[in-house]
Amino acid sequence: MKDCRKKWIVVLILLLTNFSKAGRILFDFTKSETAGNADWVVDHDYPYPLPAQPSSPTSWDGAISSWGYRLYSYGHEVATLIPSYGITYANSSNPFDLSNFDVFIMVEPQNPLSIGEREAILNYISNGGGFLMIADHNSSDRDGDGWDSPRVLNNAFESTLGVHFNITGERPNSYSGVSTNILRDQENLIYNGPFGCVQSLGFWSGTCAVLNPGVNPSVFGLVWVPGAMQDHDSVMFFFGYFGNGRFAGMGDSSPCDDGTGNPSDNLYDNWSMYSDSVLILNATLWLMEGSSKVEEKAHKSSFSTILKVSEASQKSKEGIIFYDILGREVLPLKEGLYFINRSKGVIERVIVR
Ligand SMILES: [Ca+2]
Ligand SMILES: [Ca+2]
Ligand SMILES: [Ca+2]
Repeated sequence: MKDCRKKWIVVLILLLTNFSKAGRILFDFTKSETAGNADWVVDHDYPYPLPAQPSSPTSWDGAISSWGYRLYSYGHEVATLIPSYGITYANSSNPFDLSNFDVFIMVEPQNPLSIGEREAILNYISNGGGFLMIADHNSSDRDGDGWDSPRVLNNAFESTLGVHFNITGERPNSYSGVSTNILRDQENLIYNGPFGCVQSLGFWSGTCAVLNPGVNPSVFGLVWVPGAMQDHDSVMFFFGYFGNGRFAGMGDSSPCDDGTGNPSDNLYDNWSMYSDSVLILNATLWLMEGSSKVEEKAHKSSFSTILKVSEASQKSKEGIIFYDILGREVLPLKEGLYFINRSKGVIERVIVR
């Protein structure tokens, strides 16, 4: 009995240790990221990809599933933000509020952000969040609303983060090629990070960024097009700080593409080309290492209570209401992922199995 208890304590400590290192990563899907020939989602089940325990990069079926799977395999949690939750910050009634996540990622947003969404993201970063913004080449308006991702991101963030993506008449705005023109700083955890050292970056029709240190003195280039000076122009990959948080990004969505996703899209496995996945994964983890304040908060909410069906049914009889992801009350309870509303508006995730 005593041995058994000891064993449980060890298991619990291991679990807690594991949780304390885990991050939560939220991929945006509120801006038509699958429009046209794009499939920039981890999976086509939302907000949590299914199966809950994938066994390979193709267990999830979006074109950026390999990215999600690598994060998952390192113990991190991956979720997709759908329009019914929306982009908010410090809104405790939204279980997918940015304050619950370590990193927020937008891959080729197709529609402009509202003022409220822009403010939410900037507040999130300045309070310690990590933001990864990825654009595509000039004139890549996939859903015909007059907005391509360079314009969407410029409109939202250029005046605060100090990053401008090249658009019509600005060169290079549709670069294809491989660059080894990299800031080779061994101390830089995006260049030389947990997933390895970045040797080269491939672009397939991507735009480049111009950095404006007059707007934000804490924005830096990491990769430039071949032959460019390592300064503020022709930047393929950049990183920076804003308030207590961090951001990074690049002007091409193609490096994220793992070649498998919606069968009606033409996808290519660029993820495993050059150092593209190394760079993207290192950057994701670097963004995760932002303010400890946000991390602590996020980790608390990364816990899911796990209940047996009988235990959940008992709680339900005692008056606790179980909601599904669309906010509908669920009765009778069966296996699945639910949310319960604890006192003081704290929403808790519950897995019933
Ligand atoms: Ca668009
Ligand atoms: Ca591209
Ligand atoms: Ca895939």
